Amino acid sequence: MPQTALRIDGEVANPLTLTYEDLSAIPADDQVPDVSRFHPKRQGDGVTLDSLLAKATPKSTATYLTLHATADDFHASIPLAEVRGEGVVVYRLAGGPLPVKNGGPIRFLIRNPAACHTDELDDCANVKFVDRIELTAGKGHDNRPHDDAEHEKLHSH
Ligand SMILES: Nc1nc2c(c(=O)[nH]1)N[C@H]1C(S)=C(S)[C@@H](COP(=O)(O)O)O[C@H]1N2
Ligand SMILES: [Mo]
Repeated sequence: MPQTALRIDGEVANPLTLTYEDLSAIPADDQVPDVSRFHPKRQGDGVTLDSLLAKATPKSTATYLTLHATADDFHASIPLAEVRGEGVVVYRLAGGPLPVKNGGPIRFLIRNPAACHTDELDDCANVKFVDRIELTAGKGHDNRPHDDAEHEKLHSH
């Protein structure tokens, strides 16, 4: 299994890389146990996006949150103001790193996503295998499917 390493950089005062131990050490108030409570088909424990942003400290120029999955070259860029309070970073399952089959070692989740390709904060932005969260001035790299045909093609992989 790949090692957990989540880079947070771009328009931030304090770029950082978080390990599994770093994420586990985040205080209980910012831990989000058992994401199946709000996403019944998804599993694992996470931390709030806000707790990670508090460490990285976005600059005032940051307007988008851009999620990168190098593993399969999938990227989504969503408005920062809207995702604050909604984002969860899932990193653990059954006391160990989140397995790749669950989108691990790091999987992003929006608590209440819109249906695929109906909104910027849609289910397609629930990026799996995230290795980098980049804060950007304006919309960053985004290759989410635009319509049903593209979406079906992606899911047939
Ligand atoms: N890295 C990565 N993340 C991804 C995708 C992908 O192809 N690669 N597909 C997205 C899409 S289009 C959807 S609808 C959801 C599906 O999540 P699920 O596998 O938990 O059902 O993951 C999103 N995250
Ligand atoms: Mo999707």
